[in-house]
Amino acid sequence: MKNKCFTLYPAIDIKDGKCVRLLFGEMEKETVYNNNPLDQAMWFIDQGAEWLHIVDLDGAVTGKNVNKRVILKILNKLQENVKIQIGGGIRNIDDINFWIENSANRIILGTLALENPTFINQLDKKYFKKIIIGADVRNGKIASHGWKKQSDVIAVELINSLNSSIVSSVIYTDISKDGSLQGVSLDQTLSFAKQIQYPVIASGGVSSLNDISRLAKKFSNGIQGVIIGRALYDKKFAFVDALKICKEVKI
Ligand code: AMZ
Repeated sequence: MKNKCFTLYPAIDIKDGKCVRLLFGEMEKETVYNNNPLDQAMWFIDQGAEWLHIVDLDGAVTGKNVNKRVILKILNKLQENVKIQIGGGIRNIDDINFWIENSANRIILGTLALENPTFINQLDKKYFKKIIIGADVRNGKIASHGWKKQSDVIAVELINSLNSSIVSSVIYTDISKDGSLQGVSLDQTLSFAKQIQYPVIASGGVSSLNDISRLAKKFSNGIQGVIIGRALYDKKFAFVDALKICKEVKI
């Protein structure tokens, strides 16, 4: 089933308890934007955000939920005000259940989907709509473990091997663009979306309102949302204007 409207997901990437942006996902190339991710989350909600995209970057690298406390704080305080998807270091059923029990709306799985697609395919159907796959892609192939490991697995093939009664959508991140404000990879994202049966959330490189508009126009081709990080933090445009473009999409 398709989502009803094109959705804007402001990104809150957490490293060492702080809200950062990385360049091309490299942990060494960080800019700290807010020492308090909860404040950042509240700011996005004040601006009208309906969703938050939260990633535990240390978690993605280590495979453990390193920034659990601060993410829990956001969930406890804001779950009534916003929907939240969480990823980074979620690698087993206990982690998944923990976040669902703490009111996360969606769980993002990247490394686990690559290393153990059977695990995903055997999940109980009660997880449908809760699980989304993070396809972090370099040259069409999946990267994992905080993007420190590069596989030879073709992203489209991995996604098409997954059970469609478990997976509800897929985040397509172009690593070569992430955090760089270079503009989105529209052609690659579109080609990816056309080859899979799930709605795609585009991620990486958004730098202008025009980028958002170009993606949003492909709603009927399966691109149904966008994750925006650095452009929002650097105030390349106003959050409300970005939101307006998303809401204007004709379905
Ligand atoms: O920027 C990075 N180095 C990075 C990042 N943003 N590494 C992983 N991630 C995100 C993925 C996905 O949302 O885009 O973490 C999630 C996947 O984590 P895991 O632990 O399931 O592979």
